[in-house]
Amino acid sequence: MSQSNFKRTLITTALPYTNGPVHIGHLAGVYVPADIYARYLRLNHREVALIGGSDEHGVPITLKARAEGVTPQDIVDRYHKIIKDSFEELGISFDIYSRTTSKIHEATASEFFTRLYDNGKFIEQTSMQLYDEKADQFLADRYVTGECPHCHNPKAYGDQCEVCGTSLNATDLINPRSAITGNTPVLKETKHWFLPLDRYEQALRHWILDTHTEWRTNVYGQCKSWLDLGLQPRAVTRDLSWGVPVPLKEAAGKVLYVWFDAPIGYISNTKELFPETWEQWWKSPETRIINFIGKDNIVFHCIVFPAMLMAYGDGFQLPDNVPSNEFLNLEGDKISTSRNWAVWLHEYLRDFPGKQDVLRYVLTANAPETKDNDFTWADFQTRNNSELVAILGNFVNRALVLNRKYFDGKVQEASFTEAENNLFKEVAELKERVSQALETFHFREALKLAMDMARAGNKYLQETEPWKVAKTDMTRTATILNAAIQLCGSLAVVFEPFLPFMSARLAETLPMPQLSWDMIGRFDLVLPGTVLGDPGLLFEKIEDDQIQKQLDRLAQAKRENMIKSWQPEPQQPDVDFDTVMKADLRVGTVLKCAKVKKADKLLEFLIDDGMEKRTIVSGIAQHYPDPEALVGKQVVFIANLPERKLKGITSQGMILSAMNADGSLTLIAPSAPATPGAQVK
Ligand code: B3M
Ligand code: ZN
Repeated sequence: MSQSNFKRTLITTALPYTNGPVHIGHLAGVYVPADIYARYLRLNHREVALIGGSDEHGVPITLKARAEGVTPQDIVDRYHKIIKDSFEELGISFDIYSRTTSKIHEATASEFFTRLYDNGKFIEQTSMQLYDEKADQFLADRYVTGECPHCHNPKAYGDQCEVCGTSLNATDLINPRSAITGNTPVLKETKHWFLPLDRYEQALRHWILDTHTEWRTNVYGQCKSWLDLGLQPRAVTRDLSWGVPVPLKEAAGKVLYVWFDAPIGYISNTKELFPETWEQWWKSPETRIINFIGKDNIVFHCIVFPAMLMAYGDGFQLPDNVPSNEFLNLEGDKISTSRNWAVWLHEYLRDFPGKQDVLRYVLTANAPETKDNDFTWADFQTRNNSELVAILGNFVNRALVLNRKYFDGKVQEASFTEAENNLFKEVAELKERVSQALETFHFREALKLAMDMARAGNKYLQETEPWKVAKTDMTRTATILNAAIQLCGSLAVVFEPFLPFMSARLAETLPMPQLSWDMIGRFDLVLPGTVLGDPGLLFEKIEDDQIQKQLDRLAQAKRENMIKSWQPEPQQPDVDFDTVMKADLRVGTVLKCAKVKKADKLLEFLIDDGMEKRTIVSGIAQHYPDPEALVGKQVVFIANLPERKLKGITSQGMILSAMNADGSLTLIAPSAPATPGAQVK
């Protein structure tokens, strides 16, 4: 449906689990686009609420607490604070950021369950579930790992296989193991309440497949394949101690399944924000609900939660759109909390103070809207240096500096010519296209078009050359710089949703105390006579050493992961004794060692082998950046290998080293000086 039929927009963002901080994948997928959209609507004077909060239940949180020997409450308190503070610092303009451990949420989720229960919307089922006898508890979801029955990934979880993406029941796993004790669980009977999704299948089919063909193809396609498979009843309760207690006498020791209570968090948080009027945000057909989520959450938002709302009735509206992004990878690898393969928002804010907009820019310019995308630090640096600095920053800086140089910073009267009219016309056209892209959730496209506005400014200055005109015609110079300053005003507005910090600085400089989307393209934003401030450089170059620090940190994470997951190679099949004895291993002393030209991996050794000197070429250069340092050291080498030519050098043997868990090499050497040429037996 088109925007204009709605009076207000409720924007929700997936509630991040508080078992760790948020990373760039979360930001690119959900929070940055949602914030851009909310800011855009506000600039258009539409009534909007941006609802966020932490998802503080679920097994990963209890597992983390157990591993650290603290309570789940300690864990959620810690990460809720880190997440909330870092979102705020990044400028995510939540109208509320609450949490699912709040009283109001517990009451709302409980009431939701009770109404469904009272109205006969659940089915009760007794089934056999995995139980850890040693830990004396049932093993739901992530409390159990085992082999995926579909792709045979040996480390699938009880709720999902992260390799093939299939959602699983714990009892589906082959060779299940308790994540608490490592024991093999037994089956034990327990009772749970299920929401029979099959009852809503027809209604969901019609609602999504017929009336929401405009949804992103990834979202629509995933829904269609779920619906085509046929929906099954889903348990909404769990045998766990951490969560919202099931509000039934007979359900002592049971809690609501985290995916039942979490989406209700959107409602609780709206209630907390608007205690009096929350209902009009959820139950009025004049409200448009938009859920921003990552692709792994599609089924819960498009199928399960809508079915819950249908079951509840009472006028609850379904979302009008669920813009879901694909995944952002990092330097070619999947982002992973457990492998510490991520750029954590709170660390970014610490390492790049004042550069919130740069991250927002890069994540939007490279947003995984239609396919998975890759974040690389090299791209981050390039986009900052050659787009933000060289295009946007450069234009604004030139306009302000020239106006200061010729007119002491005072905006001059202008008489616009065709050149200016063309510029404003182009800006007005771009404004329409940016709006169109934002209305339809095409954020990267919108950002590119906004950048085109700055490009148009640079082109205008390049063509009108005020620095040359100033030598002969100050009246014309005044007009050119006036036009450039008006364009700065448009840029302050059009970039506000994307780069709010830059926008605020620029708006203060001009000054433009109130920004409004309809200002874009106007040529009377800054009146003649105004004396402009000096915002300094809006963007600064990011140097190689800052980037290198980040790459070093990632390399360190990679090494730590290799060590954690290292396992010795399985032993080779036996060889007979005589064959082994034929290998002639000897001690040698390194006389010379140098890199082989035009071969990254090769080192050329000259070895004192007690007889003559011998040359050995070895593919270990990457491990020894300072080959000189090896001179004088003793090594062990195989003396009786056939000669080989490598890069034109004849190699007479092989130097032995051990391959360590982190992938590094250690040269094998005698533990005390040995005679060169001595055999190793
Ligand atoms: N906490 C999953 C996630 O962080 C989940 C989202 C809940 S949204 C209601 O990916
Ligand atoms: Zn699998």
